[in-house]
Amino acid sequence: PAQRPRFKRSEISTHTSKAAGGIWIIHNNGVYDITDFVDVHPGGERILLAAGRSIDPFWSVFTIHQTPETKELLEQYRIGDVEPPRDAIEAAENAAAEERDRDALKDLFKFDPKRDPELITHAAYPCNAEAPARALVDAPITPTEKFFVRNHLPVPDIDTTTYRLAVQGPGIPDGVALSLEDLKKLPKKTVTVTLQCAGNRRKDMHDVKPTKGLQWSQGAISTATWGGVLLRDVLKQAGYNTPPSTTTTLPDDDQAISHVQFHGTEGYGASIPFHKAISAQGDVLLAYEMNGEPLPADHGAPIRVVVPGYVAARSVKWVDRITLSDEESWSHWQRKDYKGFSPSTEMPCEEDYENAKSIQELPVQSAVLLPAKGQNVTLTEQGEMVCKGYAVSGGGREVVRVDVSADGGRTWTTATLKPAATDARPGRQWAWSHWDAKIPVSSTIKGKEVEIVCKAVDDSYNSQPEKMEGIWNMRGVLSTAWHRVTVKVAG
Ligand code: MTE
Ligand code: MO
Repeated sequence: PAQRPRFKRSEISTHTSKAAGGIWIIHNNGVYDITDFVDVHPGGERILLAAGRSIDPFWSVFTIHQTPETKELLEQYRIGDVEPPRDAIEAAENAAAEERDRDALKDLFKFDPKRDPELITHAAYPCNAEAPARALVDAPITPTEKFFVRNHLPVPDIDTTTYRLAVQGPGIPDGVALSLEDLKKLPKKTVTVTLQCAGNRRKDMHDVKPTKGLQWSQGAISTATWGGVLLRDVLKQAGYNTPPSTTTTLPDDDQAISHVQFHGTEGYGASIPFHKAISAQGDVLLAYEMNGEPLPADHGAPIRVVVPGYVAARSVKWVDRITLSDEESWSHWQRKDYKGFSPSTEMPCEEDYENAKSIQELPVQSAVLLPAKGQNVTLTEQGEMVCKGYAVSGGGREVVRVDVSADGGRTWTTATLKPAATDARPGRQWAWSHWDAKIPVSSTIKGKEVEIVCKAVDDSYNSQPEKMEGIWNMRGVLSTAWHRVTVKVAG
């Protein structure tokens, strides 16, 4: 086969603009002239960050590019290959260039805040860190600095004085732009809400059969008391004719609106059904406070959406645009992610994604926080095993029972439930319950390994499946099988 032209890294690095002879990038070992692509790049000018460099480190951040379609598209622009270094000097030059590329990447994260060292970091750029079990146990409200962080992109830099929230769509003919002051003039509302990532407990599913995604243990979940304004009130303020709280049906002209789309400043996006947004019982919040303090950068300052009872992926941080629409958000994370598949769908294709329903309300979930896996457990004087954990369901459904076992699920003890939100109304149980149980065990288990198991039941009598096998999906979402923790009993 004819050899493709080869280019030295030093030459490639000069191709950073049209004027400099075109915009070139490197992917793996290929060289691509993307000059004509820049104007049509869906992500806009951001692609220029990779001009004259390898795009691969950027794709490790902007992971939505890691698809066969993107690679095929890029291949059309290939002009050659990277020339291997000829000697030690060139190799050293290349290494220095790669170092500069990594620095450029870190520069994207210069607005990421300092974080609590106790958070368990699964990925640093962007930050994906779970709450340590010992911060969740006994704490109905998670301390803000221990609240799990799930960022898909760098934390954006937002000037609160010029910040505007655009609200647009049918029913809001002219569209409006609200300042923080405008928003804070609306009635303030606080709601205690548990946010749980769709991938919480993915590791438990992965251990049964490999999945794709961050290997979260049981800490991609946290609870805060959020302060802000109701989305419903904001829509009204923007001119949308909100039905009074006493009506349950929507006005006829709302047929043009079935979804509310949220756009985050840094590029993330998602949507929720309109009925959830507009319902007086939905409690969807635009929050500017978390646990009584101004919302921190990691959790969406100055404004984030909080969608109680829904998967946390819809609680869009750094929200700057709200659009009423007859369609779901076109964001990658609404259409190409956060969907469940059959255990036999090993490689979901475009069509699978189109046909699958977006995850919104979450199923019932529970986990053991104490004792920890592998811990050496001392029994109480009465010969009981002390266990603690959390349980939560979606859609405002209340957890009505948690069963805990210290013999792998043969016999069960009913746990005591402590709901985090004691003032929650029926059908609006938006926060988890902590549970604890003292399981009477036989003294013969001393010195042996035992398996602690927990499972929860919600007020619709939905319960968790026993095994992961039947709910396994390649993305490892909705990992809700009985939580099992093996410990050793002190002798
Ligand atoms: N909003 C924006 N703008 N960007 C994001 O990356 N991640 C979503 C959601 N909202 C995300 C976002 C996901 S998947 C989760 S689980 C939650 O935010 C995490 O919220 P937290 O970081 O406050 O815990
Ligand atoms: Mo998530």
